[in-house]
Parts: sequence; structure tokens; C-alpha cells
Amino acid sequence: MKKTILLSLFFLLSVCAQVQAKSYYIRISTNTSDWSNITADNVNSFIVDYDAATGSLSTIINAYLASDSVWIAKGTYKISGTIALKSGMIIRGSFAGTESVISARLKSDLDANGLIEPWEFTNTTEITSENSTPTFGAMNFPAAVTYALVDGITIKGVNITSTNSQIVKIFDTATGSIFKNSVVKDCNISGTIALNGAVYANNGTIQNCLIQSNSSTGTGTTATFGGGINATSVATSTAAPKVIGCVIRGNKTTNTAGTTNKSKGGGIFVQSISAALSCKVINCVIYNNEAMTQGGGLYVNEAYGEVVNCTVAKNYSVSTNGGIYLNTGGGLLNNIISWGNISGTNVANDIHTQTSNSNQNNLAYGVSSGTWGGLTSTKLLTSGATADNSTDGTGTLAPKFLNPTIAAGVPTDGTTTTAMTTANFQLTSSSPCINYADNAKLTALNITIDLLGNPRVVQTTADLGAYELPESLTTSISESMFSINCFAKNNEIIINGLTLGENVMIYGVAGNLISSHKAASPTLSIASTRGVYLVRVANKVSKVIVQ
Ligand SMILES: [Ca+2]
Ligand SMILES: [Ca+2]
Repeated sequence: MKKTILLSLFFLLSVCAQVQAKSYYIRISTNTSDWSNITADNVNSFIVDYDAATGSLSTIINAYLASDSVWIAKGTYKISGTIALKSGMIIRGSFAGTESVISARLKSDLDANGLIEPWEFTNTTEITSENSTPTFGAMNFPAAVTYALVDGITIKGVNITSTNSQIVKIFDTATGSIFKNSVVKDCNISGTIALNGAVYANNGTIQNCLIQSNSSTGTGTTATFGGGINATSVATSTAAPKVIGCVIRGNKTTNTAGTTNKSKGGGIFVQSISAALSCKVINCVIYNNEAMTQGGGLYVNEAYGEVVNCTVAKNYSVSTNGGIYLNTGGGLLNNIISWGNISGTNVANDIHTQTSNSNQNNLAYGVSSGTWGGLTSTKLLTSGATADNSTDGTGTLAPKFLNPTIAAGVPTDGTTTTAMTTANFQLTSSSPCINYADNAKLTALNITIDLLGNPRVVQTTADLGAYELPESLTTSISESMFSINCFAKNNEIIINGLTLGENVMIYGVAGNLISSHKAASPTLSIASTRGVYLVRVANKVSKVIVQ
């Protein structure tokens, strides 16, 4: 009996040893000080050198097992094949190589738009391809993989000309998989087959990602669906894909075969196969994207898709329907701002619905020369010719964004590229979109934060679009002045003593919100021009003068 117990114990310990997840800390081989804080036992934790001359990141990671954890230090890494996730595998990047917890990764306003966004890690881990025209995507969450996670990776400049038609793919049965705090930019896919966007999800969650300046170019007679993202549930999907808190900008879908009806959803294409597999797009900003046919920003095909609290602006379609296109069958639009989208020769065109779309509800904001059939909302702010279509969005009925782009469509030169990357579609305090949303639509989806992680409902009612305007200075609780450790230095406002994740708001002296930030470290530096500013943290406010 005793022998049996001992044997059982031995067996149990063996099993435990087998399932022990291993941790791999990868660094650029010449960055020898990276991960010097880690004591590798070479049993369960390893420090791995990457050398571009002798290896590839995909070969390294693909040798790891399910449930292993991969921490990748800063630098540019090349792949010679697709990185294939395994169940439970966690890949995280953008470490300085000194951290021992993931929350210690530094963030900064890399694109200078006044916001420190969830994907803006200071020490970027960038993945690109060894080959200028590879025949493989960068990252796959293969079928039957469950609960794999990618966090803090930038995929840049991967160009595909082959039958593998996406840069990142989450397959239909990749249940619970998450692609978050990551960037996919400057990637191009082309081919004669159906193309499905830089990121193609049949399942899983794409959360807090920047999808920027990707293109999808069909060279055959088959259609292209989505320049930036294609979120499509299929019959075998174990759950529908969700796209939450992303910025999707400067993406383009085209078809060079000359058939204009074959390029849809420049920013994102959404298609749901059933009510049970309804794709969700929530708290996203979709701007300056471009399609040839319909839905320069967003194309919702068939029924069941649900788009909530998104800002869709300055997108362009060569043919018709520059902003949002709801195809027959429709889908739901709720708490949307759609503004400044155009098609053809400068025709205002924000939302196009079909008269058969009977279940769009709540509200939309925008200008359209298209069809508004089925928008049954009693809270439609503006429609048709009555709305404001001023290019800078400052008119009486405009949404009054903080710093929108002026030109529509994808950037064509350095000036429009900078305008896109530095744009800020937060609302200003005079916007008619403030406190105009239907909270119930957010409650139903359990959404409690906005794109930046700030509370989604302020002043009892949510705002339209992806950003909630923080509590204003004039209506807030009593502030205690001069109590924050902050000062001006070299055209920067420096704030010390912050708690991780704490919200920092910068206001002008008139009480207007200039920018909002989330503390990623105890000290926050905010580039500022000359002027007088009010810095608010919680219920404390201090004045700072930048000389
Ligand atoms: Ca930023
Ligand atoms: Ca509000």
C-alpha cells in the first residue's frame, strides 16, 4: 500500500513537472545588459539571444511549448515564417529588459497626439520580415488553440504576395485568444484571391491596438474585404470576434482588376453569420481609411454585427458611401459619431443604410447624401443637409473634436501623414455629442471604460464616440489647488508621484481639456507649448506655466 502511494506521488510530481510552464526572456544578442535582472535556471527560465544573422524570431518561438511565456526585450526582430501561437502561450513585448512585472513597461506619446495610448510602449519590440516579399503572415492563432495571448508587439512592414491573405489571423476555433496593446502598421497584402485585411479574426478579441497604414490590394476578380481589419464569424467559430478600443487609421483596400464593386471596408469589414455569433466593434476610432467601393471606414455585411460607441471620421470611398455602409441585413449602430466622410468628388457621405435595415436604433451623428432608411432612432442628432459639414468640424452642428484631420482618405504626403498621426478625436466641452449616448447599449455589453481606460460614463450619461470627456474643471468636485508635484521644464510639464494607472488631465486656463493621460510610471512628461496650464490628478489641480 505504502509503495503504491509513493508511486502515485511520484507520478503526480512527474505530471506537475511536465506541465510546468517555462519562461523565455529574449533579447537582441548585442544588448547583453537586457534581462540581467533575471536569474535563469535553464530549467524553467531561460535567457535567449536573438541574432538576426543566424536566427529568426519565428524559429525561436515556434520551438516553445503550449503555456510557455515569452518576454521579448526592445529591438527589431525578423521572422522567417509565421509565429504560431499554442494554447495558453503568452507572448509579450516592448520591455526595456529591466522589468520584473509587465506593468513596469514604460509608455509615452510616440505619435505626439497628446494621448498616451495603450499600445505606445517606449521600448518597442518590433517584428518584421526577413524577406521583402514573404509568402507568410506574421502571426497566427491556429485552429484549436485556446487562450493564447499577444501583448505589446509591433508588426511593421510585412508584405505578402501569396495565398496567405493576412498579417495576423485568429482562426475560428481559437477560443479566448487575445491580441492586445499591439500595433500592425505599414503592412501590405496583395493577390488574386479574396483578401481579408491585415488582421483577420474569426474569433477572439483584438483589444487596444493601433492598426495603421496597411493596404489590401486585390489583383484578380475576387473581392477584397477590409484594409485594416476583417472581423468575420463563420459557422465553425466557437465565439464571434470582438474589436475593442482600437484606433484604425490610414488603411486602404483596393482592387486593380478594374471592377469597382470589389473593394469594401477600408478601415474594417464586419460580417456575422448568426445572432449567436454577432461580431462587436466597440470604442474604436476609425479615420482616414479608404475603399474603392463602399464603406471607406466601415462596412457591415449581413445582419447581427453590432457597432457601439465608435468614431468614424474623414474616411473616403472612390465610388460611394465613404463612412459607414450597412449592407442588406444591416447590423446595429449605437452611440456612433460618423462625420466628415466623403465619397467620389467630395460628396458628404457618412452613413448608408438600406431601407430593409429595420433595427438600427439609438443614434448616429453625421451628414449623409446617402440613404437613411431604417435609422429609426429618436435621438438622431443630425442627418441630411441640415448637419454641419465644415472641414474643420467647428460649425454649430459639428461634433467639435479636439484636433481632427482636415483631409479625408489615406494620407498622400508628409503633411497629411503627420496630420493623421497627431490627430485627436476626443470631444471638446462644447460638443453636442456629450451626454448623448444610450447607456443601456454599453451596459448590455458590460462596457465600463472608454478607449483610454477612463470611466465610460461621466455625468450620468455616456458620450457618443470612442472617448468619454472627463469631468470638467467647472463642474467637478472641489479641487484643492497647488497640491500636485508638478513643474515645467524645457517645454514639458513634469508630474511626479503618480500612482500607476492614474488619470492625468491637462486643461487650458479656460477649463478646456487639452489632453488626457494614464500614468504608466510615477513620473509623466508631457510636451507642451508656451502657456498656462491646469494639471488635474483625481480631485487635485495645480497650475503650471511653460515659458
Ligand atoms: Ca499618442
Ligand atoms: Ca458623459
